[in-house]
Amino acid sequence: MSISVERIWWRPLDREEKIWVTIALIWCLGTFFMMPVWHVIAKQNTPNESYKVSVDDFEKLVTAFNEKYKVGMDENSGLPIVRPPAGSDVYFAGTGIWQWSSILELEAGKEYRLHISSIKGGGVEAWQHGLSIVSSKFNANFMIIPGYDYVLKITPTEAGEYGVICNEFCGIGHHLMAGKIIVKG
Ligand SMILES: [Cu+2]
Repeated sequence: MSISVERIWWRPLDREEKIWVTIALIWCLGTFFMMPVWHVIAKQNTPNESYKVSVDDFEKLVTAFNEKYKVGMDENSGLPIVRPPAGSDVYFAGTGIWQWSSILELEAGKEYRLHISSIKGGGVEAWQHGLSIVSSKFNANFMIIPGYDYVLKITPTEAGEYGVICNEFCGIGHHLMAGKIIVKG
């Protein structure tokens, strides 16, 4: 007994298959060319300014920044409330004990250079975090990588309180990383 295997497994395309393949191809090319077009017109690109910085040096910058501009203490979180002058460099970090380094108080309509990184801040370890600024109107997510200072130029447009959470799983205290940014009108 012998089993004959058909050697030509494919068949010439029939009309329907040709139509579907053509539609799929056009769709592929359309989305492919939208990538560079979107890059230019959508204004959604994340900033690309970043520097190498040691974890200890960034912690010194954060500590000095907090001490210089501290205006109060938040009772719930125990974090300092820090109000930097408009247009200034702001140093903000996720810490080794799963907290944010401060509660920032910013002014609407003013631009700030927000430096974000990760520090030990309690001496445990500088983890990788994610900075997520929570709003119903926009979606802002940025990686926080130990050893890098990532600079975001931000201009808050509306007064209010914005939740700040960590969106990168960073260890046992990840779920505790809930802070806020206060924007004054
Ligand atoms: Cu986290």
